[in-house]
Amino acid sequence: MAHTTQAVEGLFAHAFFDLLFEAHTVHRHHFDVNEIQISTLLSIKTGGCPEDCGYCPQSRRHHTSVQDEPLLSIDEVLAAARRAKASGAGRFCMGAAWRGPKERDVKRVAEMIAAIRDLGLETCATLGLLGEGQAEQLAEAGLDYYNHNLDTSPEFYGEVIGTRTYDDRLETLARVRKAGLKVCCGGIVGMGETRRDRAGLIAELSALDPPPESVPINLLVRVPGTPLADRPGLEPFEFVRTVAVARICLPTSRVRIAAGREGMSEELQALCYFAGANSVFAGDVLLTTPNPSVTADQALFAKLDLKTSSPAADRAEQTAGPGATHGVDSEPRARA
Ligand code: SAM
Ligand code: DTB
Ligand code: SF4
Repeated sequence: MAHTTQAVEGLFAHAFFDLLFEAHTVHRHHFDVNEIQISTLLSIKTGGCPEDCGYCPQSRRHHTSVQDEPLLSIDEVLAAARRAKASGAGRFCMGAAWRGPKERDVKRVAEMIAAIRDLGLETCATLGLLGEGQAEQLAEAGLDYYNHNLDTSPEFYGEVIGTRTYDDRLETLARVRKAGLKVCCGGIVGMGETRRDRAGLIAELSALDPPPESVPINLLVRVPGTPLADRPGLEPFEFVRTVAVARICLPTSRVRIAAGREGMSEELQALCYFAGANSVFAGDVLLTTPNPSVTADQALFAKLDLKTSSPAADRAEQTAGPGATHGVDSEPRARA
């Protein structure tokens, strides 16, 4: 359901424990709160990107320590997917530092998608802006999710990115939907935006119809050499509030703590999971920056009694449809 920025800002202003209670109640109503979904990321084409996203270490306009690499081979990608599966991931996400893929790139990524699917993993790709017909080609190869973030509010967007517009992003999201793919769409906080901008992002996400199935909330990783490297860090409880507000406004979406977990204490992460986050990226690296080790994550999930969701269970939930498990008036989901 669409929320106005003002209404979302109102939620942010609730007393911290009221907000947490409200978010956890919504979470409990729609999901098994003791379950977490795990995705693994692989950068299939690193660095040298022509775009100017101020946060990104892979833009060729910024001087970072990222080494440019060409598109990986299908064998390299499959080896990484097998390792991800062995470490407990249910979804394998491939990221490419492109403004958007060329036709030959789509063909190569389509081959990767088909092979990964055969391993029994869900697939996700984030390749930038998609042109006419490209989302359909990816869907035909068996892609489950396409990740494309709105990143921030429409008002703050221009301060961070100049080479593509908010409307360009909305157009790609519409193409992804039209092709029948599931949408993974979120943003980044901690870039120096105001609380109103964070509310504006969540309002935009909640206005997507239907809302994204998956919502990554990235805490800016401040990479030396990027224009945003010196921004002050976000106050940790404000991050928890952002997760809680996202959970309330996007009750049926998986909310993922994406970038920025490295550097968060176990206690802070636990608060985020209580507030409604139920997905993470696992693996020692995200695309180019560090992430907590799989061992550390597994130890934390064990301490919090969080069990990982299987792709099969997720698929069953989605085919059951909104009336079955996601309706506002439905009973809490049966526990596995
Ligand atoms: N090039 C494609 C695109 O921009 O759509 C796909 C890859 S891009 C790296 C995917 C997302 O990563 C971005 O939309 C942004 O939200 C996130 N991201 C990039 N750098 C980040 C950083 N330093 N901290 C947090 N999130 C970041
Ligand atoms: C998303 O929202 N976050 C991921 C994924 N989608 C592709 C990327 C995070 C990148 C963090 C910076 C890096 O590792 O280069
Ligand atoms: Fe390129 Fe994506 Fe990084 Fe922007 S976020 S510079 S489009 S890789």
